[in-house]
Parts: sequence; structure tokens; C-alpha cells
Amino acid sequence: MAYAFRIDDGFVADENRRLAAALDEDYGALGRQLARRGLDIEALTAKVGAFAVAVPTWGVGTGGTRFARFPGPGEPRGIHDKLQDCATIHQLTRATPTVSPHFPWDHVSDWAALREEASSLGLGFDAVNSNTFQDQPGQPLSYKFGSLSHSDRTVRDLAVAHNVACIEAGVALGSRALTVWIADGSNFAGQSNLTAAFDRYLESMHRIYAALPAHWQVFIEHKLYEPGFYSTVVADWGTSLMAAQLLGDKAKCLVDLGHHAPNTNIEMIVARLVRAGKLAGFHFNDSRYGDDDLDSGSIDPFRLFLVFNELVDAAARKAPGFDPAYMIDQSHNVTDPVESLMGSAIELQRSHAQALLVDRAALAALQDDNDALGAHRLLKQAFTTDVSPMLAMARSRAGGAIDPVAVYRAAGYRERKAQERPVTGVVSAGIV
Ligand code: AFD
Ligand code: MN
Ligand code: MN
Repeated sequence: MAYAFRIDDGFVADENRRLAAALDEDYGALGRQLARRGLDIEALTAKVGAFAVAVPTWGVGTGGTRFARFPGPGEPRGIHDKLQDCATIHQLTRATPTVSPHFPWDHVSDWAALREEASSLGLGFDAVNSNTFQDQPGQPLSYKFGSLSHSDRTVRDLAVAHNVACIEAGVALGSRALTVWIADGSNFAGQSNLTAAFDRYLESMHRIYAALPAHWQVFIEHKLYEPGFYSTVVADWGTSLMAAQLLGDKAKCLVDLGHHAPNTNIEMIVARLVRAGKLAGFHFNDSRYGDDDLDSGSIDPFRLFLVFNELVDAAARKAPGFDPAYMIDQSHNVTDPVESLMGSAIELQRSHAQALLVDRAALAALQDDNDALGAHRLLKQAFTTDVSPMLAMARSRAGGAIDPVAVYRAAGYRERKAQERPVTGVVSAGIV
């Protein structure tokens, strides 16, 4: 493909040099603070550096709402441009080595070539996502009234076939999981038989499950409402867990942080799914009202910390079957998506790092003593510790930027992309 601007690693190193002395000072101070708590900053920094989260290909384009979409300059025009942006996010953060594609949005004719292209950019592929929530041009049947749970078998067949094709594409890309989110539901009481719709969904999922290769998994993504505003076929983690248990070992439940009723205790759902050996992984984002798809940690960082507290706890006690896949799922309507995704990856690392600070044995002792405030204070101490120097040190040691957004801006990446990627004039709406 034609020459595409990339930020020079030498430029990143030069920018880092200007910040290195201050970082050393802050890292040293944090190290001494943690040492007083019996924590070794070097061991923690190594763990933080090992944390990785996938970026969804749809996340690097500007998002929108059902009212409008306001495109930003230099938007990716297709999967090749998207890979460039994903590579830049990983280059500067060193936390996003994989990409999660969405079909048919990211369709290409040669999967092997795409895998090669990604690999040349230092990227691999994470879970593949199917799309039966909208009709594609020329599609013979419509998903207007559902897909995997549709009342018409021929529509269900089409949706199943699409998911099987996604698996085949994923195999060629080196992926190991299929994420299935369906928009199926109803808008009017009486419109749909709630039991029959779920039965049809299960039957379709059994057929998709049967097409999974060895070592593959299917991730079931639930969502409370929207676009069905009366009922949704896979609305909650109870439905998701039931489906995963009925399907078999390869089926697990994916938690998108925006897909719950307001004020739901999501960390408890996480704990339950871990206990059931059914936690597939996450779509990280933040929300205030619904499926807002705001940047991770931007609204309620404490909740994000509490989710990671459960994850670190599960890892520490080696919970059976615990191997969650981490992905960001956000819609960037008013920010530069690359900046938002870099910031979000860092916020996830931050929550992870803070959760690693919790003294598990001390917490268990306080819980056994029913010392409510003592236990809470222990968590709060971890949550209020500024681990920024640790995150920056992990990044810079891995060749990333101490301050990714500042380097990204100084490099003029978006301006260069605006020149390389002329506006196509396509106006679109829709939440990604
Ligand atoms: C929609 C859903 C869900 C899903 C995404 C990609 O709300 O978050 O992960 O589409 O399929 O935004
Ligand atoms: Mn999602
Ligand atoms: Mn969503």
C-alpha cells in the first residue's frame, strides 16, 4: 500500500528524554512509598507492563449517535487505515498489541494478507465480532425483526451462516474467539413470544457453537436494552450464563461495562461469572446513563478499580478457567479516537495497577473480623495511590511514550492523516 505516515521511534525517544529526569524522581518517590507498605515497585511495574487490551477496529473511527455523526479529520477509510491507527496506539502505549475486527465492516478478499499486514505493524488479532444487527447492501433477507432469534428460519439460517463465516475469517487471522452480540428484541408487549425467541436463539447458537474449531471460544455479549426497548433476547448476565451453560465449555459470558441497568453492581457480576468459570472477558468503556460508550475510567474510575479488584483477586487465587479477554468498546463522538483509546488503555492499566496494590491477606483478615471500615480503607488506600509514574515507567521501558497523547500531538499524526486520507463525503449516523 502507499506510503503512510508513522511516528518515528526516534521522535518518541527524544520526547521521552525531556521527561526522563522528572519521571525518575516520581518513580523513586512512589517506590519508597510502596516499599513502606511492603510492596516492590519493580515487580509491580513488570506486571503492569504485561497488561494488554485489544482495540476494536470500529473504535478508531469517529462514533456517533442515532441523531448524527460529526466526522473528524483524517478518519480511517477502511481496515488498512484502521490498522495504522491501532499500530500507533500500541506504539505509544505498548498496551494494545491486538485488534478486534468486526465483519462485514472489515471485510477483505485476502485474510492471509491482512494477517501479514497486521503482523508487519506489530499487531495480532483478538476476538472477531459478527454483525447481524444491520442489513448489508444486497442482503437477501432482513434483520429488521431479529437475526439468530428471528421467527423465520431462513433469516436465522442467514445469521448463523454469517457467524460461521466470521469464525472462518477469524481462523485465517489467527483469532481464537467469536463475540456474538445480537440486537434481537421487541419494542411492544406482545410483539414477541419471550420464551420462543430465546429458544430460537439457543438453537441458532448451538449451530454456531458446533462450527467452533478446537481451542476456540464463543463469547456471549448481553445488553439490557436498545434497540429493543420493550424486551431484549439476551438482556442480562443471567440469560447469558444460562445460554453459556447450555451450550458447553467453549461458551462464556462477556461483560460490556455499559450494558447494565444504572447502579448495577458490575463487580459482583464479575465475581459470579468467575465463580461459574464462565467469564469470557470485557468490553471496557464507561457510562453514566446507559450504553454510553464513554472512555474507560472517565465517569466512575472507582467502579473500574473494583472490577479489577475482582480480577486480581481471581488471578491471585488461580480461579479455575480464569483467563479473561480484555477489549475496549467505546464510541468517540467528540474526541480524537486515537487519543481516547490511548487514554483508555492507560486508565485500564491504572485500575489494574491499583488493584495489585491491595494486600489480599490483610483484606481477608479484615473481612473475617467484620471490620467494614478497615477493609474499605484498605481498598481506598490502593485506589487513591497515584500509580502514574509506574505506568509511565512501564511504557517507556517497553519503548512507548512517557506521555502518549503529548507525543501523538507533537508528531502531528492527525494532521498528516488528514492529508493522506481525503474526506469521502459519506454522511452516516449510528452508534458504533
Ligand atoms: C454495539 C453493542 C455492543 C457491541 C458492538 C459491536 O452495543 O457493545 O459490542 O455493537 O458489535 O455497539
Ligand atoms: Mn460491546
Ligand atoms: Mn454497547
